[in-house]
Amino acid sequence: MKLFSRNSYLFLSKINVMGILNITPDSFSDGGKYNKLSKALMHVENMVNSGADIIDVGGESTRPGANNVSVEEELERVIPAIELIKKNFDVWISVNTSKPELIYESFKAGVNIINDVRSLSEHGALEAAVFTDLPVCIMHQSKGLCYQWTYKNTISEINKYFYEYILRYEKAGIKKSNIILDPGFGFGKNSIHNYHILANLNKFHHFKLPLLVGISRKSMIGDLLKINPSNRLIGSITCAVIAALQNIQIIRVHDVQETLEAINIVNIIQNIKECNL
Ligand code: 9MG
Repeated sequence: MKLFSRNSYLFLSKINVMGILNITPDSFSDGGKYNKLSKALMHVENMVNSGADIIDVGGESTRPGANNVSVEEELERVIPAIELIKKNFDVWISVNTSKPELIYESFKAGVNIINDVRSLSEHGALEAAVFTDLPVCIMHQSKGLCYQWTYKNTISEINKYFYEYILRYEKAGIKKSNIILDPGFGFGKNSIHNYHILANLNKFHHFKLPLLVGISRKSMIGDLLKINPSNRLIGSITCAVIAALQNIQIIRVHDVQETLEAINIVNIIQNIKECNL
């Protein structure tokens, strides 16, 4: 299976690593605009050299309670970074945004994937995504980012959401081969829900669509281990290994090299299992 975008593709028979590039006021934050961009580019170079397949560029924090960012501000943060990555590296780029204006402009700037944690629900976003004909993500989140999520069965609720959104996307004109599914770790779910989802990722493969997961440094790790985000590497790698063992296709991470070291070992184990040695 392959995921096509523009004139290239990703193999979906392996796990593709999506490295995170946040362009928010607190990232790369000493010095002026140019200094910030050149530091961001150094970070991208690091991730690409470590083996990242995709760079996920975002100018808006998706954390619950984060401030809203205007269209102009988000464009100013994200588009120059996308243009510089395109110019300097041969790597896929995803744009992490919910705004139609950002979808159109980042398409013009050359992105390969639209990664919207709100599943194209903002006014005009679905039409913008159809126009681009790029791969797009359906990410599950419960309405209103509610921590008191009281689903009877987490996995069937997420499956129901996927069914509904696949229909909605296809009706709007998005090809099924352009759809990626994501259970949305941490989005309106508590830690128990998140670990339940992590333990059951292979229950989303029946759609025969690529599965993307983002667990890196999230509070499900911090809540359990009582550690802050910068100390969550081991927890993040452990979750990545558990996801990799269930044959996911894309993993969104902060620590590309460390994640790939772990995933390479998972790959060996999965390939050697069937060998007659
Ligand atoms: C932007 N962003 C933050 N967390 C994410 C997740 O879990 N999945 C996707 N697709 N995007 C995310």
